[in-house]
Amino acid sequence: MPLPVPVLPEGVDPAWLPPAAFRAVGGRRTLIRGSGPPAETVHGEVAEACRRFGGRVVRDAQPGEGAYDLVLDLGGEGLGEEGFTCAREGGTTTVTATCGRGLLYGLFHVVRLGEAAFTGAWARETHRPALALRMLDHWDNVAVHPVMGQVERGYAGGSLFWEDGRARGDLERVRAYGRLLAACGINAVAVNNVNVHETEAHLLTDRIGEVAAIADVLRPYGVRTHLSVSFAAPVVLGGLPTADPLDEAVRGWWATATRRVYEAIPDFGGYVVKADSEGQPGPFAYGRSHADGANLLAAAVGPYGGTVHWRAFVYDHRQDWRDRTTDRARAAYDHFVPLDGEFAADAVLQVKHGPMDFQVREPVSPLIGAMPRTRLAVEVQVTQEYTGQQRHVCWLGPMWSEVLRFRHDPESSVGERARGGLVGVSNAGDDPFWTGHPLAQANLYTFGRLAWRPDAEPREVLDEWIGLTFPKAPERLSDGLHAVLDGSWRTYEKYTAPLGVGWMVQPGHHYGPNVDGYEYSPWGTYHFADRDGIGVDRSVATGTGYAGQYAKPWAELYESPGTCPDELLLFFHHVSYGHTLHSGKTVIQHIYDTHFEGVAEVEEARRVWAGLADLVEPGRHARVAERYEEQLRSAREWRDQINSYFFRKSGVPDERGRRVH
Ligand code: BDP
Repeated sequence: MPLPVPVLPEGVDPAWLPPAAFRAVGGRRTLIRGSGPPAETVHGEVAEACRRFGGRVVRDAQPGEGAYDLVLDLGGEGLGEEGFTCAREGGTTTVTATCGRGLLYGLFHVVRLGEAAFTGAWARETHRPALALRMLDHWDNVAVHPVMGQVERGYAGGSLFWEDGRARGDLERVRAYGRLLAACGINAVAVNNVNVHETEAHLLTDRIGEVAAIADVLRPYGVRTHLSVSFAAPVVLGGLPTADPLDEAVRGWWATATRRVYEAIPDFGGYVVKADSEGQPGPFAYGRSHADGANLLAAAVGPYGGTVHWRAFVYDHRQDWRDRTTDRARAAYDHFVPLDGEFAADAVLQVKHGPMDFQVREPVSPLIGAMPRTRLAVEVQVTQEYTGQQRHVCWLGPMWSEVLRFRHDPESSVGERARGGLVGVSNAGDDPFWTGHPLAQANLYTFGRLAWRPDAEPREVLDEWIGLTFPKAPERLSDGLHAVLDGSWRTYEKYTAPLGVGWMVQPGHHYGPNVDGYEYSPWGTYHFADRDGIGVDRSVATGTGYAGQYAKPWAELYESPGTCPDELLLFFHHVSYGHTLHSGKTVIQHIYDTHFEGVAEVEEARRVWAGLADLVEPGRHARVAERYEEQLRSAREWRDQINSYFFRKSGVPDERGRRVH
C-alpha cells in the first residue's frame, strides 16, 4: 500500500518539500519495482505528485512493458542499504537500489534535479553516503524543565515529539519531519536530551512504548530512533545499589532493559550517553574508565545491531579561575587519548568539533586526530546556541565544511576520520517554520547533505536548498538568498568575540554580549583581557600546553603567535593590543574594524531581504524581516560593548576616529 504523504497542520511550512518541488516528477509515467516500507513511501510520494501534476504510476511491471519516463527499481545488486544508481537513456531515467532506503534517497535525488532529471542522457552514476550514520540529537525534555524549558537550547518552540509530559498523540508532524530528514539524507534521531532528567530516564523502561510510537512513524523514512540514557539508570530505575560498569548485576540489568527495548523497537539505533559531564553521572564515581562505561552499554546493544554513542564532552566545570594552568580546551584529549584502542567495536566516541563548546570560531578538536583505533563521530551544533539563537542569520555550512576538510595529518580529513558518523544537535521544534528563523532551515538541510558528502561544496548545497524550498526561484531571489546567507557566519563572527577568543556571552542563556560574563567563572572559559593585552596562552612553551595536543605541523604552527592563523590568535596566545596580525592590522584595530563591518553587513542583509518582499510568501518574509530587526539591534549592542570594553582596557583610540566608547 502506498504510504500517503503526511498532511501538515494548517499554517505549517512545508520547508524544502513544498508540492511544487515535485512538479517534474509528477507529470510522468513512472514504474516502481520492489516492496517494503520505504518502497511504499516512494510510491506514496510519486502517487501524490501524479495526483497534483498529472502522470501515472505503475507497480511491478517489467521495465520493457510500455514506455516509462522514470523507473525506480529495487532490483540492483551490491549498492548496500543506502546507495543507488541513476542513469538516463532512451528517454527513461532509471534509479536502481538494493534496499528500500537507497530507493528513497534515489527518488529525492531525482526531485532535487527537477527537470534536469528528464533531460538529455547520461551514463550511470553511483551515489553512496560517505558516512553511514547521519544523526540528529534532540535536546528535548519530555517534561518542561524549570530552567531549560522543553527543548534545551531550543529556539524553535516546543518539542516535535513531546507535549504535556508525554509523547504526542498525533504524530503526523513527526512523520512529516522524518520526510524532511530523508530528503536531506539524515537517517538517525535521538529523541531526548543528553541531560537525562528523572522523567526522561523512564523512557528506557516503563515508557519505551512512547518511543516505539515515534520510531514507527520515522521508520518508513529510513530514520532509526536512538535514546539518551542515564548512566545511573540501574540505580535510578532498577533500584540496584550501584551502577558500576564492572558489576555483574549492573551488566545483567542493562542486558534485560535493552532486550525489552528491542522487543518494542526491533531496529532501535542505540544509546547516547553524556557521562561525568556537567553534573551527569558516570563511571568516575566507581573509579572506572570511560571505556569501561561505554563498553558496558556496547555489550548490551551490540548483539542487536545497535551502537552506543559515548560523548567525549567531559571536563571539570568547577575550576579555579585563578589557576592559569587548568584549561578546559585540554580536557577531552586528556581524558580520552589514553583510552584509544580500549573501546568496543559497538561503541562510538562522539566528539564535539572544537575543544570547547560550539563557539563561532574554534580550532578543530585535536582529539579527532589522535584516536586512530577508536570509532569516532563528530558532533556539530545545528541549533544556534552560540551563533545567534535563530534570531540572527548564521548559515553554518562554511564552518562545518572547514571542519570536515581539516586534516590533522596528510593521511585523512576529519570527514574521513568520522567513521562513526556526523551528529548534529537539532535546531527543529514545533514552530510553524520548524526552525524559528525560516532561514535556519538551511542549516538543517546543509547538515544532512554534508553528512552524506563531507567534501561537498557548501554553496552548492545551499543552491539545492534554495531550489527545493523555493521551486522555480527567479534569479533575483536566489541571488538575494545567497547574498544574505553565504557570508553570514563570518558576519556573525565579526561583531561578536574577536579572533577565536570566544565566550563573551551572557552566562546561562548565552544570548548577547557580556564582556566579563565568564571571566571569573568556575566553568573555565576566559579571555584574560587586561590593560596590556588579551588572549589565552595555550602554547607549550609558556602556556597550558594545549597546542602540543596536535600533530605536526599544526602543533608548531599554533605554538607561535608569528605563525598562528589570525582568526585563532587569541585562542592560542595572549598578545598585546598593538600586536600586528598577518593582515597587517593591529589586534585592537582589527577589533574595531570588524565590529563596524559586521554591523554594516547586517544592515545590508536586512536591506537585501526587504527587497525580496515580492518574491517570498508574506508570512515567511515577515518572520525573517522581524528577526532582522532583532539581529541588527543585537549586532549594534555587541559592537558597542565590545569596542567600548577594549577601548577602556587599552586606551587606544580607533585610528579612523569612529566612536568606540
Ligand atoms: C553546552 C550547552 C548545554 C549542553 C552541553 C552538552 O550549553 O546546554 O548540555 O553543551 O553538549 O553547549 O552536553
